[in-house]
Amino acid sequence: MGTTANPPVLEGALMEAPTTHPTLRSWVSEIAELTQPDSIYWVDGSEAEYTRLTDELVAAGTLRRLNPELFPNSFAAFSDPKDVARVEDRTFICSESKRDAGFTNNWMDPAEMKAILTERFRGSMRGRTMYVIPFVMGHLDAEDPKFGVEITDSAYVVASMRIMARIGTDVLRKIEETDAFFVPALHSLGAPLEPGQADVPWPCNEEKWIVHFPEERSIWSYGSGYGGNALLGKKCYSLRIASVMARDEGWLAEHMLILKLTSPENKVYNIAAAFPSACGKTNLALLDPTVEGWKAETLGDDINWMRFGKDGELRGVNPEFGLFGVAPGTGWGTNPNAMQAIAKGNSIFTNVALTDDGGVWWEGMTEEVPAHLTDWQGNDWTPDSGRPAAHPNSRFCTPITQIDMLAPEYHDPEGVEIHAILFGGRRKTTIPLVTEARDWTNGIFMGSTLSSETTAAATGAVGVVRRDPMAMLPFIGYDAGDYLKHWITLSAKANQERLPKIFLVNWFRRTADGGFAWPGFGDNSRVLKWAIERIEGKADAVETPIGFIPTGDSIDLTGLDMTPANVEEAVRVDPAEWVEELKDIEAWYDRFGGSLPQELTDQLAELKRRFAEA
Ligand code: GTP
Ligand code: SPV
Ligand code: MN
Repeated sequence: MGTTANPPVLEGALMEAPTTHPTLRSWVSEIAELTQPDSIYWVDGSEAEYTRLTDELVAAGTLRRLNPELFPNSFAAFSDPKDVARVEDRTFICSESKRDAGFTNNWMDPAEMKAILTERFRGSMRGRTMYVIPFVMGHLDAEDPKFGVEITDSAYVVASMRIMARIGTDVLRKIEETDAFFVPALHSLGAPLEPGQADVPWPCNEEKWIVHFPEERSIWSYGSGYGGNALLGKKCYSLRIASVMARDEGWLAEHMLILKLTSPENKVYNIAAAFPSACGKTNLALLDPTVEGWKAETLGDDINWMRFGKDGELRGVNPEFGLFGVAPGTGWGTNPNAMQAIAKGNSIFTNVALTDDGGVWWEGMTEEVPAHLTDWQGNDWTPDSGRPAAHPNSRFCTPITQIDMLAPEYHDPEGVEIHAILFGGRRKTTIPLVTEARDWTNGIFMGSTLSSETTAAATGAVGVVRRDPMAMLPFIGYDAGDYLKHWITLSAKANQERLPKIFLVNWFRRTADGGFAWPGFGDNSRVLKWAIERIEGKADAVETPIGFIPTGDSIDLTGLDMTPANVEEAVRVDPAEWVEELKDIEAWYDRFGGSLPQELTDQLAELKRRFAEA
């Protein structure tokens, strides 16, 4: 607590605080004193509260209510055009030592950073309500529940957090009863209102700071109201802070979907897959298999917390409660299961286009393009406008329980055994449709050298190839070499017989004529079938220097207009392309300085030797 007293209204609100938890009371009081909101509101997570908040957001012009006959209880929000995606250049890991943040993160000394941020947050909530959101990532009845409390001055963030995480009074009670640690997650739009000043629909600040203090496990986010910058339970907690917890506690916090597959013989295989942002996780998580006899069920679409179970098996659990999915490209043709979940309503759409009958639309939603729309910036739009109607990073925020294909195990705090891990990226060339790793360490090598073209999920250039280890480049909360070492040392303790098989996939390879070499989406089930048949020792493969690739006729093409020769083209390992690729991997590994594990340097040397001998 500082020395300045709170204004009387805040003192009153604190007296009425629905908790006796001393750390929480004193943190809320300290932040109220610093940020000077008009009032404090403790979020209970109820339906009535959600209705009240969304009504207020509609009145304020932040949300537009959609036509309830098309999308019941659903809303559209339109952000400031300068606040549309994660801001990686404004994201910091402020560990005590610079070395611990590693070369993949921005770093500043924690004390220096706090001095800067304290000035930004001073008075930043004036004229606004300060909301206190108790939340838990994962299950409330997990063995060691991971709690957080987000303080925010954005009601849009409160409404979105209610979809994305388990929040409210039940969580607060459990924090109190167990006297649990919670991650203090502070968020402000950085847009205080002076007396009489009118608000704007999407307040934010030109200057943005997304800051993590890994040792004290706290988050300070300033200036943005969008997605992973502001819904602090997601990337900030469940990946950046959780990866540090996981390092210290012996588990893994990963940017992965989890999919349950049941074979025609009724055998269950759970697959985890790490693809960079906007590279197909939500789509694969909601897979509609085109291959006969296989059933797919969703467990998670973005985050997977994994630990080794008592029999040495790897188990994964999805800590989230909702989907925050890329809208463009999600359509009745490509992803009917997502569309069906969205159509049930109870969703918040951000930066999509509006149809004239009060619905939403985005590129790829329907084959037929509407003749007239209001685009995400509020302008009239027609198909010949020459610009996208929805922002490329526009999103739907929808409760995960609305997915018809949700696996019942989603509700199990123990999660599921993971039988296979896929690493994948968006590469036009070089990387085959699918490659099976030679063994576990070789699979970690594949993950550590994963590469992908950048997408609109983060600000900056789109389409530039960059290395993205385990699809975690923007999310590793500590030194990247230490992170890879953690993967290796942790799995040394596992039951080696039960380690998942690892595969590298690329749905985005192009043919000479520029088209996709593989149809993707529901047909990715054919690649998964091959992967599982490899686990079962049934499918054929060809050994190459990089690993095992399918033979042309080992992928089930029944009902597809493709030939084994097309498969061979999609999985081809081109030595000339690999000369360049190896150079790039070598340059990537050089950037780790001394912290790259020896096992991976050895893997690269062996790969080079295999190409030399090929
Ligand atoms: P984040 O939520 O940002 O982490 O993204 P994500 O990895 O969940 O990506 P998502 O499934 O939302 O897909 C992003 C884009 O890739 C969408 O426009 C999809 O249409 C497209 N996409 C997904 N799967 C495939 C595929 O198999 N083939 C092709 N060609 N495109 C795909
Ligand atoms: C991603 O960028 O990987 C996302 C969206 O899942 S956000 O929540 O904005 O990080
Ligand atoms: Mn993601």
